[in-house]
Amino acid sequence: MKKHTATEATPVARLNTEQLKDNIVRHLHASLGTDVNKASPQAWWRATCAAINEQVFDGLRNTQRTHYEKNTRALHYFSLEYLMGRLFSNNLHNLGLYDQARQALGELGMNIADLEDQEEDMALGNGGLGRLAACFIDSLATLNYPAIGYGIHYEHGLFKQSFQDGRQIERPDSWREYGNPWEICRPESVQEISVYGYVETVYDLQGRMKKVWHPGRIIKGVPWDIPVVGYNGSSVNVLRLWESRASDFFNWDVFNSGGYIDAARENIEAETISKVLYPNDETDAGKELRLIQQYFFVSCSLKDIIRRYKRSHGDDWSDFAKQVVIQLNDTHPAVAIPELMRILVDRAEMQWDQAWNLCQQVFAYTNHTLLPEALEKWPVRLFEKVLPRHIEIIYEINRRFLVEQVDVLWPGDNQKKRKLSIIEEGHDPMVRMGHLSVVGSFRVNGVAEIHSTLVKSDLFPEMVALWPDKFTNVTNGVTPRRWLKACNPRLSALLDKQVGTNWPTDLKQLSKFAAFADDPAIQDAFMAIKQQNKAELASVVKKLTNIDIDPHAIFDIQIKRLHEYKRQHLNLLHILALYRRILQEPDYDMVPRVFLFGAKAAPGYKLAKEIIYAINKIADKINHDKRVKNRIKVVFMPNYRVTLAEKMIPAADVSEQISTAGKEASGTGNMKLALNGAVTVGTLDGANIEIAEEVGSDNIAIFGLTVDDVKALQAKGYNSSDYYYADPEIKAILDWLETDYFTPGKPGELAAIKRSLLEGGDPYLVLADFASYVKAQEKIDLWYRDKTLWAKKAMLNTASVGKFTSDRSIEDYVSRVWQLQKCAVNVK
Ligand code: OAK
Repeated sequence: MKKHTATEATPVARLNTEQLKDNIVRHLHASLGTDVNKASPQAWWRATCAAINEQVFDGLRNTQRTHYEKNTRALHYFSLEYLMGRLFSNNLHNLGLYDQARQALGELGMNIADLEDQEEDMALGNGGLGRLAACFIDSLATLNYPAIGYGIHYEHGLFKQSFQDGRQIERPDSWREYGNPWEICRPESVQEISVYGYVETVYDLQGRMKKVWHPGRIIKGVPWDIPVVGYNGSSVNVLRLWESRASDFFNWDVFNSGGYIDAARENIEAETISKVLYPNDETDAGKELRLIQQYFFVSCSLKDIIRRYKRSHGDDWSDFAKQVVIQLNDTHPAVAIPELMRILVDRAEMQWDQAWNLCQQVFAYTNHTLLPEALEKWPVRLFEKVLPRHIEIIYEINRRFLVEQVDVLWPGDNQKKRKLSIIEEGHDPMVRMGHLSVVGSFRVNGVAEIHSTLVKSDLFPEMVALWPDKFTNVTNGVTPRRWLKACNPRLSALLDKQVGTNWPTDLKQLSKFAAFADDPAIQDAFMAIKQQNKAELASVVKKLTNIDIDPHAIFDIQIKRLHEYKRQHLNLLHILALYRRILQEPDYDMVPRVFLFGAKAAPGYKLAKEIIYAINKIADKINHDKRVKNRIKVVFMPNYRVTLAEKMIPAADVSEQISTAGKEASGTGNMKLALNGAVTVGTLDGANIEIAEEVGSDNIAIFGLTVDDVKALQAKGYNSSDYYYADPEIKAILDWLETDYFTPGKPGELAAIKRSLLEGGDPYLVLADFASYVKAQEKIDLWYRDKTLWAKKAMLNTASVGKFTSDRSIEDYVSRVWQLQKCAVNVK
């Protein structure tokens, strides 16, 4: 028998097709109360989920028992967002049961793809940061690291998007209206947390001062556990999401004093906390409810961690920092720092220095953006109202920081103090959550090399002077299980054949595929797969938009949140340039191209919504213009989400990664698209730089200003109208937007874009990068004409991006930040 090493888990027993069939039918009967003859697809899906869960729960029990017995150090990932998507095929793949399930369902007369479509996306996140969290928990389980994700069990995830006359309409997302088969409610682990009220200063018999917080409201947190199945099904970790409820205890008082209506109102207010995900991506909402959301989940999670710790250590805190490390996913959970201080100082009666020492050993902070509008700040007055004790603690953290650190390095330098203070002064003083996160953490990281450099040089240079070793980089990654194996089964099968089957957990294996980049037979196989994936996407497009697209055209894809810095409007200007060339030169020679967009705009982000509207209006005009002769098609896919990404990414020829240099922290869509054989058109920004290093300059179309160019141009004074007057093509296109050409009878409807680029000063340098972008696109057109050349470039993209697995990111976090040990799970 093969022996297993310490870090290698015992493999799980796999079910065969017959067993799976029996289990599914048994659940149709026993769990769903129906029969094979009359079960709806929804019932089939649920019965199959229940059958899968039998395996999942075995793994979960084994994992939890093993971690408990071995008393492992664990990572606690704190994130307001987890963009999980669907779990059905993911869990089957990770359990190694996908093929058996497909066959079992087939033999029962069901198509697995139809069942997959019964599942709503679990869209508890906005974009990059939330999807990264989902990839990370997949990798943590796969690599057998003890870890738990903590977050909020939102009743409504990210809104559903549709278009009405080209404009974005938002509808609520009720993802668990009929229940969610993947989650387990754990009433035995409910927590209670406090908000509002006031702080009293009291003195004990020895004359020692104590602070007593008299809360104004108590709220109950109910945990829902979602098992996270590692690939090969060895470790099954947990994502624990808190749902808010009114506290029974508190309402009973109100009720008894005759306040029935007040009690009901307080119930509603308590339940509002976990009602809805804020739909802003990289803008600070600054709302009271958002602060309460942050505190609610952080406080529930810390209490949960401490309860577990005390089970084995009692009141002895000396091992706490050995057992617990907490990663703050951006500053959103940073209120965990004063909360842990409150628990240690006020409740456990620990000395401040000792408590602070512990805090600084437990927390680590990841920064995910440099955009000023995303850097969280909370008005001090809001803190005073909602968390009156925490604001006192923050003041004390700040006082000591300024006296013991800042004033020691820069004695008497008040300007430095003002800049570094956790409290921003002014008529409405603010708590700077980034500063608090850096001061309270033992490590701070950015998410790509360039971004981590900019975090140090542009965001926190003085903090680096104070703590040079605190700062590090961990370049993002994506899970190849979801983003290649599950979403692109054809390419996966080819890779299995050419490089072996280990690539899902050892993505560098893909480099062996480079040896076939010049092999005509493999090139044909690769391109045939891309063609099939494109044909499949074409039918999805037809179904969702009624637009016909030609699978032989270049599929040029930009999928990400809509934001000016991501420059969907630069892409649009290029489309307009091509359209204009066609109108001016009817035989204009270009490879037919389909431009596909997927993006949600934050509901309050006016210009982002105008850009969506403009793309839709221009799409409508171009798609119906006979003179275009199908050389250009433009499609805006409604309701872009994880599930749609899984259909678009395998079909992409070209990946648009065109942010202004210095603005996109990393990007992860760029990695998914390259992995699936798309050629990137991109700026030297975020992880594009590292992708370019890996794939080589022949296999990527880099354009535009670099970070240094951007800084130099802005220092010199950028004047966008110079480009408008100097480049007749730019001028013609922008002027076109002001006419009623795309919005008949309504001139000026698309003028917002022109205004932002001229009067608005073009803050993201769209016009400065336009000419070089057009050139890069011409290069793509040229490359694509040579089928062999293109196949080689596309294949080399797949072969070269092994670095960007989230498994590598996790190993980097483990060695640079978390210091965890792998833990093989014993199967009982
Ligand atoms: C969202 C809200 C606030 C701050 C940052 C974000 C966010 O999603 N940032 C994105 O994080 C991704 C994961 O690290 C990066 O790949 C993106 O570049 C970054 O914009």
